Amino acid sequence: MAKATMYFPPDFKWGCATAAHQVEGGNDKNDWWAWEQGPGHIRGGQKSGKAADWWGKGFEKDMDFAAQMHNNAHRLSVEWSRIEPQEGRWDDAALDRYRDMLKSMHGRNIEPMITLHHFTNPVWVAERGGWETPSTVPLFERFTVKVVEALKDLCDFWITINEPNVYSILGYMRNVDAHDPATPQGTFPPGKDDLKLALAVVDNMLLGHAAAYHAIHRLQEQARVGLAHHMRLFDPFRPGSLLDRWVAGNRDRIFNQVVIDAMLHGKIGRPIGLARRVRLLRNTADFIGLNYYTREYTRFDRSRADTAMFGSAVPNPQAEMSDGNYGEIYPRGLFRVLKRLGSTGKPIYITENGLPDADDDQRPCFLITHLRQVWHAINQSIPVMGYYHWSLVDNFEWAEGWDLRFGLVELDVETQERRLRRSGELYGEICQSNKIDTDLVQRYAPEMVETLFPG
Ligand code: IFM
Repeated sequence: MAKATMYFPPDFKWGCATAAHQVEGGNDKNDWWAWEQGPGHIRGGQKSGKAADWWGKGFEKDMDFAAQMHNNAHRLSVEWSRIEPQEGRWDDAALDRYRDMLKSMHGRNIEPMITLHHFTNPVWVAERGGWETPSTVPLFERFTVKVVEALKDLCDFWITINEPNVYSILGYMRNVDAHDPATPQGTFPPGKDDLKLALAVVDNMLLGHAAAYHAIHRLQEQARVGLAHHMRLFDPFRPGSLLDRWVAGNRDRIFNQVVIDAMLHGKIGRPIGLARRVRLLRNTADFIGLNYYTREYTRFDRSRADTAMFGSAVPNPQAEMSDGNYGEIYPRGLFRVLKRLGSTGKPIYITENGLPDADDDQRPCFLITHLRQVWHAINQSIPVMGYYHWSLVDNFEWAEGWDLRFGLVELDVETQERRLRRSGELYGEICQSNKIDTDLVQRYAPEMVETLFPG
């Protein structure tokens, strides 16, 4: 066995990512809380409830774990419905609470990155049409201004919006995987099935991103602002089939490329067909935030002439899957998307990457193999500046409720007791030493040694 070491750059950001609704708990003022009350919306009728109790004592406990893992960064989100529970009524106590959180992170040498919108809307915004209407854009801009004014002495690293593509597809397109077969619409609120609306929602969110981007820069000169973009690989099921390649290409354009073209070139409009260019949207990424999880195999399917545009996702029998069939574990895909983003010339932060793995039997290997791809990308001069693992602690996984466990820290939701998983110990060693070597792999994922260090 050859001994070798993969070193990461000295100023590399090592952290985890979380989102307000998934960890804070006890907030009945947003559309997700309302959605959770509806029958068939969340697997097994589960609810976010207290979540990881970050609005109570949970935040400090989990930051202690982040510090124990030698994290020097953390991505968290602020909850619009707490800060503006009714239109134009601002809750300064909520902003103070976020100030305390940020101070507490700085006290542990953890640099915050703040997401301004991560899937949830205040109920009053949802009632006015949410992102279906462009009138939400100025409301989001006003919210952004309020937050940045209140927090800018404690944070200059911002994500405007998380995953507009996922938000729109899951909220506005028929989903055969919905839990209640009687209501096979989107699995996210508002649970509609309307392609036209889905496209409008993405456009409005991208306009919201642009408005927030400029607002932040007006208030904070040194700010670094980006959007967290979920990218997946869409590979043709039969590589030799022109039709499979055609549908895979379509999916790739709609899911991956639309958002990139918007941030870089200001292009919005129909993903297939005529686009319009919006000057204010052009070049609104100081960096690209990449959320990477998995790849999908796609095959041409005559029966899916609907919103699926003749494509069906098909399972790859050879693939290693994570819990609940969440997705194929495909580390090479991370390199492939990093290489693609590298051609934009923008710095890249991996703002999410992880897997559901309740018994932690796949996560150590997942971490090592994915970080190896990051290392490989850096060695090819792709400017990857940081990695934020999803997630720090088990949290409320939207329509999947508590069934999928993404945390490096295991959480008992009832008792709120926590335990660092073995993968958390591994991640801690990597963050502390800034490297992965043969000895570490031997201890945490011995089955990978020969593959990673052949010879
Ligand atoms: O939990 C989600 C997160 O909110 C957005 N990106 C994907 C994660 C795992 O599904």
